[in-house]
Amino acid sequence: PPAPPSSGAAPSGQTAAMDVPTPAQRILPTPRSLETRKGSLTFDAASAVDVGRHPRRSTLGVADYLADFLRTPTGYDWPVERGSKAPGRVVLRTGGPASLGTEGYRLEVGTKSVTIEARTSTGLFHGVQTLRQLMPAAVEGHQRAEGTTWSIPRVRVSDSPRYPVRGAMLDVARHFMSVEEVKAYIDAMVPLKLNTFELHLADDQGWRLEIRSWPRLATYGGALETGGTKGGYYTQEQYADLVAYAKARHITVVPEIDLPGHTNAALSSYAELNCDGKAPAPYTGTEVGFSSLCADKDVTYRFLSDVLGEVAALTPGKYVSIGGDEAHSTTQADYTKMVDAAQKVLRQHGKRMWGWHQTASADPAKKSIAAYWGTTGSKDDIALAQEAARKGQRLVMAPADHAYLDMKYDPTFTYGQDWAAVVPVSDSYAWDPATLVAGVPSSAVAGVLAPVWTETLPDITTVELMAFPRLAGIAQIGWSPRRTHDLEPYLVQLAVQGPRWEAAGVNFYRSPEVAWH
Ligand code: TNX
Repeated sequence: PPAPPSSGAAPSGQTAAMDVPTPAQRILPTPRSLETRKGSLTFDAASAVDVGRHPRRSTLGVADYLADFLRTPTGYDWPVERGSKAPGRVVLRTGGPASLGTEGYRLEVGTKSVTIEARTSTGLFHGVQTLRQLMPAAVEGHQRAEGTTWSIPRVRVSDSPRYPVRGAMLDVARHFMSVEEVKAYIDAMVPLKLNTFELHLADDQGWRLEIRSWPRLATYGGALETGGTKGGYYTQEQYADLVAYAKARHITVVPEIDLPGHTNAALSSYAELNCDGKAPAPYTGTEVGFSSLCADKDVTYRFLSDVLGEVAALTPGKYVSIGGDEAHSTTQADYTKMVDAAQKVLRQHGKRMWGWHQTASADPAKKSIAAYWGTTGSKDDIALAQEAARKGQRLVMAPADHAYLDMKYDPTFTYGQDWAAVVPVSDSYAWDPATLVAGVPSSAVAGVLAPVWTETLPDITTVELMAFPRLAGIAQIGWSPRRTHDLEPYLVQLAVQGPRWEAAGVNFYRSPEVAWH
């Protein structure tokens, strides 16, 4: 066939002579240490995953994940073997120094095998993500990539995270996202070594989780979404499946039931929850701060006990979020009373409270989480963050003017909001959790969180457009040593991810700040 006509210019996203990215450019988040050597290792049809003679069950889980992941694009069998001698094998091994901690790993690419060593299956899983990033972009595809040479450069990596909590948050209340959509988002989190996924399950515009003791929350309160379009909710079976899906990818789900504000969906579903006994209409706008549970009614506490009890029972992780933000229609005394009641229910179920930093104004238990979403210079928020640290809460940093993925990339961007800031890729990367809030000791900082609020985002495609590439930068801030923080190489790391997101089917914004591959 004749060659296709040339338009003169290279198609967008392609440069004429593309350099092969170095290992340092390929691995994102940046590892603690990386040495490169000469040469490479090539996988072929004989390659296998080796779990050693006496593997732990959790190691087998990682091996199966890796083999499953590799089978489709390579077309090879990738048998999981106990004591393999196959050339081009991937060895998963439990061990390594204590300094690797609960999430660290070591990865070494030899001439005949790759060895990933860790003290936990989570560490092995993260090592597998690094291996994945060393492979050609076609490994991300959902079909066989005929003709690809499956080579990886010879490197030695020793790696562990800076912070224990590295999270993303997705608001499925303002716009409902199906189980399949949420799974796609989880899949996109995985290579970034994120380990926490907060699901914002209830807000004024919708209630998204079946609660068996209060069925109208989901069936009525979940019917709509922002803009008045059809909403939806997860049955408890569907939700449990999502939690298990995340868990298999070493991600802990933190369910969020926002209260006492952000509760119009609940208030409209059950008249008795309202102080005046009258159910308001469903709300499909984008205002915040107008709704509140009723502190003076016994039914409120029965509601908290029933709802949070069911949510806790569906939660294998330590934390359940009660939100606690923007309760502008609740007095401080009533707020404290209801947040404390919610916390007590969680404690009875063996869970710790997670909430936004406003929860510091109540009586939060030590080691509960306060997610800080203040913007630079906001005095009230800073004071609350300091109060949180004083009371022994751990702070997870989600500064709205850096880490809110629903902020526009530029002033004319079609999607998103700009109340906190317009946040180009470089700004989303320009902060340090340890020094973000003066007067909060770095010992109180547990990690980072990147929320996506979905008032303006109707589906997962637009969510991904806002999240990628910026989520990668938040993940890197949470994982990589402070000394590696540097904008220029980071932008190159992002450029290298472009073809990988494309192959994986993850939508992303081709920010002009990045020279995309
Ligand atoms: C503030 S952040 C909110 C959300 C909105 C978001 C929009 C926070 C804890 N509350 O209710 O969706 O701004 O960016």
